[in-house]
Amino acid sequence: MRRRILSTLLFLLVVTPFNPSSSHGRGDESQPDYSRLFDKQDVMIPVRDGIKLHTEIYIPKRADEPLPFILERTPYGLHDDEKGFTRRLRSYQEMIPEGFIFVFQDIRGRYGSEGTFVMLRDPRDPKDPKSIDEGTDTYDTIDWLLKNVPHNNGKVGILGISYGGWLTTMALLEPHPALKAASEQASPADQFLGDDFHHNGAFRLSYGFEYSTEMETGKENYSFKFDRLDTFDWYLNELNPLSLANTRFLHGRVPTWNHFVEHPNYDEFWKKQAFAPYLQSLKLKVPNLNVTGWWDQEDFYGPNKIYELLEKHDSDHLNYLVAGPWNHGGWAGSDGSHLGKIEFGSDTSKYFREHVQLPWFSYWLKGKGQLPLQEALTFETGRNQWIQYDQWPPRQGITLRKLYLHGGGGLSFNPPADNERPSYDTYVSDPAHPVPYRHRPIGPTYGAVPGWATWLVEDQRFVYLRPDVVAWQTPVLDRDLTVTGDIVAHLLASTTGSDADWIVKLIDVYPQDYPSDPAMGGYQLMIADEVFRARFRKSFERPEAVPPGQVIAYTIDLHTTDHTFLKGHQIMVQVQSTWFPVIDRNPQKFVPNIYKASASDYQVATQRVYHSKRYASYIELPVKAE
Ligand code: PG9
Repeated sequence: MRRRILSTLLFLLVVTPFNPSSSHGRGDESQPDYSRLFDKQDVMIPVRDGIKLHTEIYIPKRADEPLPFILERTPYGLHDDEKGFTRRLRSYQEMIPEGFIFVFQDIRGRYGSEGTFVMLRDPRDPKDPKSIDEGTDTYDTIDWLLKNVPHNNGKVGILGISYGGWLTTMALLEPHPALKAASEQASPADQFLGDDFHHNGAFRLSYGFEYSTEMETGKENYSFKFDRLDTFDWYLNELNPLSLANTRFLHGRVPTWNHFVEHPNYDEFWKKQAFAPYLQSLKLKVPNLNVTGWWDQEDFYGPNKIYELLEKHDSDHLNYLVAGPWNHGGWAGSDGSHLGKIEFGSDTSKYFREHVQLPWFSYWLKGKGQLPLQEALTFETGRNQWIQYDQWPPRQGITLRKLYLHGGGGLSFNPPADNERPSYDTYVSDPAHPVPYRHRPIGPTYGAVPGWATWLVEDQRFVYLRPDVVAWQTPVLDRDLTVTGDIVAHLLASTTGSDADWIVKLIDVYPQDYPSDPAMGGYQLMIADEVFRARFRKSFERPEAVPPGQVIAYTIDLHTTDHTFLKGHQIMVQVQSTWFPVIDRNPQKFVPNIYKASASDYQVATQRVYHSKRYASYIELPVKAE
């Protein structure tokens, strides 16, 4: 019987390509006829304050045993097909044959649900019995499902990507006892320090503007109407300065944009919304699989931080991590054999869905099979292989080595000599001519022109040798070099301005002659990257002007990776001071609040990056013993 169901299901499940923006519910690709597999219930579930949440429940037609629930909650809509079956089912093609009751819910204030949407609503105060948050909405939903859906086995699994990952993490703070497994995937953890809206306090302009208008213009997704294709041009000319966003376009009606303007520093507003205060003392009760992609263009900081915070009290060993060669949510739909032009030699996303995600939920919710990982499972790019670790980042077999910048564009493990000349590299950063973060035209983030989803793997030659981008590179490597763990840039730099952005990119340069794929010869692939806004060098709470001309040491976390620079490749570091419009332009003159700066505050500055013996700049690499 079970076999027959399986083969019918497999026949029906046509693999369709994943639309990277489908976590936002767009995309109308055709999908299998789910009405042959499931009975659907469309219900409004009441939660403790009387609000009703729109929920779709999919019960497998022929189940011979009570089944667990898989719950996904979303702010992006359920987007039913012509038969009335949500397109979200498509990301579960490997799980459907196993038999789960799938539940999809619009969160409070979005699409079919009642109530008011609040962007990343703060966790409630548990001492206030009347308070609600996304965790209590999840709790009440689970309670209702257990009582009202027949033939359930009393166990619930929850998962989601990005906003859905954040909702999943919220469900872990005060979990319902029936919640037996979770998978937080690409959840933001701190919108000031590292995720969608800011990185190290530098504002993610295009994402912040387009996402806040998308979510807060109505109950359903909205796309801001740009009057031209190239948003680089639009942001440069129409939001010069940033205060024009409200005076000309938003008129104070988008709450999240107003929060950006009113909270330019790391104050209570951002801290209360971040996960650190809640997770650093939490003892996880529900097994949780954190999932992250090395080239996640939205929330890479988040899942890694959540894993790290939950590790602190994980004596019951319930906290796990998977990191693959993916962009934001890339594991959910495509086969994962490549990202942009980068090939991985196997179907990494399919592997994750079949051999990690499905066994994870079968194990905890059905008591079947074995756990698919010991602690952390990462895909080592370059060599393109999956590796199991019993600690992440690993310490055993890892040596921290300093890769120094040198005069003349060199990069090596030897520190600068006494008489190293020149002792610095210099460039002029002009906010009127910022460096684009991806090649132009830069279409709207989630628009029809592709580019956003793969910008982190774009060939960096499109900016290399610009006069405002400086680079250093090693000789051709005579052996493989694997970096596994956290990469940190130590930059000694000065500016003629009183504020500056420092953008550091660690790059794998392919051999010029690359016979297996000649078009990839000399490709510059970014492996790690980050921006740091100099005003926050001492404190994210209290920014301070930079003394012009003074050499200052900046420590910039470029985050974790697992990558092999293969023999024959070169390692490159690039530094620049603009990355537009993903990062807003720094006026390069200290002003108390950049969102309130005037156009005349933006000024040209001359930057220096030092590499002398006294002021040695270097990248600290966790090098793995071969
Ligand atoms: N990265 C999206 C997000 C934005 C803001 C808050 C939370 C998540 C997302 O893809 O959902």
